[in-house]
Amino acid sequence: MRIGIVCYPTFGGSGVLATELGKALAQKGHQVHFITYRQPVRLDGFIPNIFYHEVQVPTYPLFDYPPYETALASTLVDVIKNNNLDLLHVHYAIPHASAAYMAKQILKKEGKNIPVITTLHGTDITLVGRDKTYAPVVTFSINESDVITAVSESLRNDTYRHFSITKEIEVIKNFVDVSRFSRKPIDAFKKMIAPNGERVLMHASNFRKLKRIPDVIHIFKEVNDKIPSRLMLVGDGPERPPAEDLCRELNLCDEIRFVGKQEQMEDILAIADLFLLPSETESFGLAALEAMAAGVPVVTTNAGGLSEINIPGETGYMGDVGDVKTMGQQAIKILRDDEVLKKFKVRAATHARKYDISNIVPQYEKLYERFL
Ligand code: GMT
Repeated sequence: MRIGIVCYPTFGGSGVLATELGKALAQKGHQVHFITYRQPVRLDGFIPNIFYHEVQVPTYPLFDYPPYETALASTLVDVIKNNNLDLLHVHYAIPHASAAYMAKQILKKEGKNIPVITTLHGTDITLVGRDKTYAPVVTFSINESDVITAVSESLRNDTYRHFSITKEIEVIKNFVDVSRFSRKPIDAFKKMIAPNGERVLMHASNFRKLKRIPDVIHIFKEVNDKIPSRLMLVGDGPERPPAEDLCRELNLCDEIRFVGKQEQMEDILAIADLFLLPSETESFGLAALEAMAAGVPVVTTNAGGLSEINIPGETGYMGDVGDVKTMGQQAIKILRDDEVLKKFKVRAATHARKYDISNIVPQYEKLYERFL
């Protein structure tokens, strides 16, 4: 099949998922065309049947806001026509679903039908998409998609709750390439972060408010008061400066390391003992699944789709949003004893295998085959 994929090219979960899906489809012999404004971060190396088309957004003195959606729709028309694509799969509704709708209508006039699959990822529904400045367009373009998928049951239910959706939303859960995350820890790296064998706690995100970075730090403090530990904060975003202030305030600067955006998550996760994700909302929590795949148990909130992937007492524990005391105690329970920790690590890795890329990608292929 010749498949067009539209996504954000950034470190965010939707972009990561879309890129990994495209790579896996290409490996299975499909021709995959990525259409976005920058080379996706996980699209590294040369793969013969993957093509990347950059959306150019020319500016003009009149434009305070360059019209990306128009540029994307025009690029889609061009790429679909010139490469004779069979279907278009867009990830994250805003503005990808409406740009796809526009491209579909233009092509229809020219006698070409291009099926559009929209995958909803999270904040496009639970946060940004609900804003009344976007909601009518989001609702319309989701309803106009030929197929709608959501990455968790929770997101599916949220979508029905927040928007007037007239179509079936199918759930295809996120996936992880387990083989990629089955790395041995690099000893020198572990020694640098935890020179005296301290436990290594980790969090990775885009440091937005909803990730509740202060909660990550407070949970870490609970743990570090009882068990010598280190915290690695991976990623970057608007909440980093206040987080640095909080570390200073709590006198934890020597124990907490901000390492910025990182591409080699598999090597970083390999040295972790526990992953923290105390988000306010999380449609799925791909970062937590990647941690589990690397054999790292997780302590998360029970928000959104997190309760679909984190099994309390098996892969980790869950607490209510903001309940840092409970999540701190849960973390201690996992980390206190070597044997207990080992069991959590094994169970987390075993559980992640259910979400291996080899189990989930065929679900997307099956969905695409409906249009052949
Ligand atoms: O977590 C983010 O803020 C990034 C966001 C994105 O769209 O890139 O992630 C969302 O999609 C991921 C992949 O499906 C999910 O694993 C995340 O849970 C979801 N984020 C939220 O719902 C907050």
